[in-house]
Amino acid sequence: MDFDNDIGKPWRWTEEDGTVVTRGAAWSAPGCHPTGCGIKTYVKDGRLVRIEGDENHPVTKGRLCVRCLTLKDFTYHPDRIIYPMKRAREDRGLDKWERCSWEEAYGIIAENVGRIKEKYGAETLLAMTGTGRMTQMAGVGAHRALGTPNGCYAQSGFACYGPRVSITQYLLGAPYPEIDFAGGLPGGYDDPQYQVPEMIVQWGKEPLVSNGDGLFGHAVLDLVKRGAKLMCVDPRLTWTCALADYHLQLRPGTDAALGMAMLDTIIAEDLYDHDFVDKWCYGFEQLAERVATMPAERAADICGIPAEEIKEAARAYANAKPASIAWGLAIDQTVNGAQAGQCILSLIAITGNFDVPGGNILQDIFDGSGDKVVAGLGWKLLPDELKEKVIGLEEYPAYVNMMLRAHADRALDALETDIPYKIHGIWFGSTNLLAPTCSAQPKRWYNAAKDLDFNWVNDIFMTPTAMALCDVFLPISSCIEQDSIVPTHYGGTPNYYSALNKCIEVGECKGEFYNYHDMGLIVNPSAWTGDNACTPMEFIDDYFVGGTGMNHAKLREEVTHQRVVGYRKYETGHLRPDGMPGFNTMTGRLELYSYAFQSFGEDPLPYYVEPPFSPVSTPEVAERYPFILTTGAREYAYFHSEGRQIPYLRELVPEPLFEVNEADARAKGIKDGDWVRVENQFGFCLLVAKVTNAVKPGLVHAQHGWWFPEEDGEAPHLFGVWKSNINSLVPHSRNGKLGFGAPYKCLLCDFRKAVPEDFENVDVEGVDQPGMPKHKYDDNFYRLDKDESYQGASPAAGEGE
Ligand SMILES: Nc1nc2c(c(=O)[nH]1)N[C@H]1C(S)=C(S)[C@@H](COP(=O)(O)OP(=O)(O)OC[C@H]3O[C@@H](n4cnc5c(=O)[nH]c(N)nc54)[C@H](O)[C@@H]3O)O[C@H]1N2
Ligand SMILES: Nc1nc2c(c(=O)[nH]1)N[C@H]1C(S)=C(S)[C@@H](COP(=O)(O)OP(=O)(O)OC[C@H]3O[C@@H](n4cnc5c(=O)[nH]c(N)nc54)[C@H](O)[C@@H]3O)O[C@H]1N2
Ligand SMILES: [Mo]
Repeated sequence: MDFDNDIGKPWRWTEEDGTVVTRGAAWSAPGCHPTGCGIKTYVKDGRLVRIEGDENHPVTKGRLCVRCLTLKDFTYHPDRIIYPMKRAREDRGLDKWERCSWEEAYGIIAENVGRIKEKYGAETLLAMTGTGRMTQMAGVGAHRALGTPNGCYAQSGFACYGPRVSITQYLLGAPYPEIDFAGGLPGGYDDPQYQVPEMIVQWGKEPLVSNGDGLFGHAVLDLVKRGAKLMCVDPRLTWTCALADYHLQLRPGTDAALGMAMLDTIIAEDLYDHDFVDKWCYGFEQLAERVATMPAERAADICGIPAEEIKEAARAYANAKPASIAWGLAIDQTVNGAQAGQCILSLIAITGNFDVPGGNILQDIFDGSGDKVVAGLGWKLLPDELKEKVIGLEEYPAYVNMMLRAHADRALDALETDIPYKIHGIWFGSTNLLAPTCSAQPKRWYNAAKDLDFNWVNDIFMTPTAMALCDVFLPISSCIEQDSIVPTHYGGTPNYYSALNKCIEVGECKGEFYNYHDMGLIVNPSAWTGDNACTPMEFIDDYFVGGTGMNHAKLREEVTHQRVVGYRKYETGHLRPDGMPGFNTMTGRLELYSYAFQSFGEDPLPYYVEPPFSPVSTPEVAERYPFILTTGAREYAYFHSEGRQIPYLRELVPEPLFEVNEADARAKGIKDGDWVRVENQFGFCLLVAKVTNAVKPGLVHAQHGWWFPEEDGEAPHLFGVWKSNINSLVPHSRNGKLGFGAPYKCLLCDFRKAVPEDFENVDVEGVDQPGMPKHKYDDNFYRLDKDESYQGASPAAGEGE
């Protein structure tokens, strides 16, 4: 068949040699933030032959990441677990897994979960998840499949996306606003409704590598080719930063200071949009007064960027019409991220860039996409007395009420102390918790979870987490082995929806939602029978596109369905349930001064606090650990702890890298490729030096996610999970005041060339990282703007406590 004309191409056809080609989209598994890239899957005689990018996809146009291109190696990897397995509780840590049937696996789960629920209550079960793979959409997993209120995204301080989403909800009454890259418009960048932004700001986000949160990274480059200027706020020199017109190379964790100074410049120089501010914003005067305490000269000291550079950047952003800001993970991974986010939202607001073509777009609450009540679907089925038992609710209502999950740090506390109650079992659904991913202080999690009554896991490969902790292993399908749906942006502000189409079967693997359904039927039947009865496909339709008039059957025919979002919805009443113009907040305006923050005891205005460990806040710690450590910047080959067993991916990045500046490496006698021992007051790990000028002297960057599938899997070695575990250096319970944020991207450390003995100590079972005492946020502890005697942010100025 000849498909030179792409429009109207069917979703599936058979080529002359019998190869069946299916168009669809990718999501999990393997991991991917839902960008919904178009794929073509070639299958011959029931076997996957190859994956190609679908050139007909209206946005991704055939471009595809390396993890999709190697999907065949993932699919048929000899180590992949393709049948359910069980193991006796006393054999945890030993490779004594036995194949069993789904029926038997579910039987074991039903028996144990039933016993725990009856004896101790459903809340004593935790359902742990990692990032936005299909399963993480899943309050559903915890609430509906299991019937516990304690779903838990296990990263300390929910330091990924949660802060961004919540801040936006509290200040604007809307989901997190992504940059408008015309993803929903049929004409794309040339659509008459669209305007190419004059500037794009990547703030603590590197979408070309990460495609984070559904922002297709190549779109930024497309727009740059069409004239958009690029600004990067990033302490490292990435490929995109090198391309940028403005690169603000700030000290990690100082984003709020930079944001305040940019606001101050824009306000002081009268570069803001008076009309938008007058009509739609609340609290401008108070904001102006607050940010005046952080002039560029002061921020310059804090951030390590010349004041004039900050002012120039502020002017350039304010004068670009339209302009948009993509803010990323680095904002979440500080304790001051709520305020940094508040600054970024304020920047977008006072320059009039909200919901304009080429600016930052908001969700239309009347287009049906909001009806699916993303996390609420399972939540509303829980009895009230269970909802009140979520761990962390009392201490952190701003977190728990918004995310509808247990607070991650308090969950570890509960495991360690039995307060507020004893936990009896954990379901690990899409998190390799012990790897340096979601856990801060992984050995503490390990010790706290290894003796629980019953743990089980859904995954694709045998991971350190499954090997160490679980009694049942449920094998999960990849994205080409199941019918499902991918909404970009987790459905928050989806530009388009696409169909995941089942092309092959592998072993007895089961799609994530199919497992929720089948497991839910036996362990939480009331949520799946009677009025709540549904088929797995109805469940998927309802969950992802309920209310929009879409479903998988229709999507499959269209392959990708774009959604036109109207602009300036504060004028049209499409942001408020009452249909009135304005924003869905208490004042009806976009709150630059936040009453919601105030109601949680948080400052209604942005402020700057030092990272909990920095040369300024803890000069005595910095004397011992003088290097500033940022971690986990994404790279192309891997998604978190995945992919280390895929040969092509491992060839790209064979070892856990530690980026160190040439001068620092030279001073310590370290050469490119040397193993180094990296250490701070919380722990240590071993990484391989990458000597590079991408980091400035004094700054180092460590990869996260490392374990070694080729090594011995049994405890205590657990595939070498302790060796290069950078999260051993990340403290527990150092969160922002609302409970959000943790300093994954702004810590202190020191390092030296590794010696052979360093490799001998890494597996010692039961040795905890030096712990942190339970930390209660102290309002006055780190705040610089409360200090009247401010002289400049050098350690000599005496800021440290
Ligand atoms: N130091 C440091 N640590 C970090 C970060 C950092 O920047 N620095 N980033 C953090 C961030 S933002 C996040 S979100 C976390 C991510 O942390 P996690 O999401 O917990 O990442 P993984 O450890 O890769 O665990 C995912 C597991 O799920 C499996 N999996 C993949 N797809 C599916 C699926 O569809 N279903 C099921 N059931 N399983 C699946 C994978 O095989 C893997 O074993 O890591 C955090 N950790
Ligand atoms: N290939 C791949 N893609 C992924 C993932 C993956 O593991 N692999 N993970 C997914 C997940 S869960 C997430 S949350 C997203 C995250 O994706 P992004 O939001 O893009 O975040 P990162 O790549 O962690 O960091 C972005 C940039 O922030 C910089 N940075 C470090 N510290 C600071 C700081 O203090 N301030 C500022 N302004 N910048 C800083 C880093 O140098 C880096 O270049 O990626 C998703 N996509
Ligand atoms: Mo994340």
